[in-house]
Amino acid sequence: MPPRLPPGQQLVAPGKWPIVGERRPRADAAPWTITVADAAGTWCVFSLEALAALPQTDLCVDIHCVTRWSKLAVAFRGALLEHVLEHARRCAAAHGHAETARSQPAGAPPGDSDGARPAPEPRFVSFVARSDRRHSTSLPLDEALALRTLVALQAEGRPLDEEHGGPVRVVVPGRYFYKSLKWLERIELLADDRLGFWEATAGYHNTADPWQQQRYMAPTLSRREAERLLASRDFSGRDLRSIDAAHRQLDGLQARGALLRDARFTGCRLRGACFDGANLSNAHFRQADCRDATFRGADVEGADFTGADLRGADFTGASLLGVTFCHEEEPSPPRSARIDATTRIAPQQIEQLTPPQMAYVLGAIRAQLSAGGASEA
Ligand SMILES: Nc1nc2c(c(=O)[nH]1)N[C@H]1C(S)=C(S)[C@@H](COP(=O)(O)O)O[C@H]1N2
Ligand SMILES: [Mo]
Repeated sequence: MPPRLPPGQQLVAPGKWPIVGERRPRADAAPWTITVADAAGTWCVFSLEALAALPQTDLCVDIHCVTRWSKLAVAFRGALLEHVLEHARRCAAAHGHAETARSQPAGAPPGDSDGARPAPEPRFVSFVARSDRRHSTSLPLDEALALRTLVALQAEGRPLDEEHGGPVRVVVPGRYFYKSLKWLERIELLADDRLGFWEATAGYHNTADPWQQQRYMAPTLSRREAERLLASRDFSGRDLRSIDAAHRQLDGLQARGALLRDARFTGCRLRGACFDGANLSNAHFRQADCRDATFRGADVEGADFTGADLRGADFTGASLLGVTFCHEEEPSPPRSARIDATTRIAPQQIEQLTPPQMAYVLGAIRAQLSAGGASEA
């Protein structure tokens, strides 16, 4: 039988269930509701009774807290996120909400509610708590559904205790318990990820797979170190191999000489960041905002800059073997890197690229030069 306890975890005493994080919901006399919304507006507002009227699912869940305690086989009962969203979608369609109008056949009359444009396809889900600090956490939507995320109303055959998230909490099986939000108030469907409270402030890993020990941004970090790194934005000289910093706000980051092999900076804000002399081999910069960032003398071999904004970025003296700038099917922004005459890449560096990448970079620089758009610094 496979082990039930992920690496680095210990079982709590039988019958014990620690309380972690916030202790109670916001003091609020209004009836409890759960709103499902996307960027274009509200899909549906559930009362607790409406949630309880959805098909109820029983899940036996192993709880693993990032602080190393585990509690196995807790019986939760509630509505699967999948069923909540299905109902919310029907509800939105009935009200002519823009998102659902998109999937209607061409020529169908447009929705009559907000008259809003369709929201972009949701790829992430953010759960927001009815708590003083509006605690939140997020997951890729397909992952949340595949993990059988539950909107739970009961634990161990009884209504959830308030301190454990009652009357309604999220339970995400297979992730550290910080992805399981207490006191659910809003479910937001997002095109781009929005980091949750612990993820943004304490450097908690945004994927949180306990079997891979994804506790903090990088495997070498403690919580305190992760917190300090984010507050100071100073990675200089640090060993942060495989760090997952995707979607973070890291403008002005100092990472001179840092070991950042395999680092994930996907969708990150990195304006004016300094990666001079850093090892960034195989690092991921997809869709990152790298305007005016410097990579002087850095090793960026095998790095992926597809869709990154590289205007004003300086690659002087960097090793660019195997770097990807251009998306094969769409050799232009936004899916390929935004490069212009202010992007500093020397001719001998361009020669390190594969022919299609070379053609893309040269084309992007020339197009700008001949348009006279930007001046060479
Ligand atoms: N609203 C809210 N939800 C939250 C937290 C929090 O501080 N506020 N902490 C998270 C963390 S780190 C853990 S381990 C679990 C703890 O849930 P429990 O107190 O029921 O054990 O809730 C998660 N959900
Ligand atoms: Mo936790």
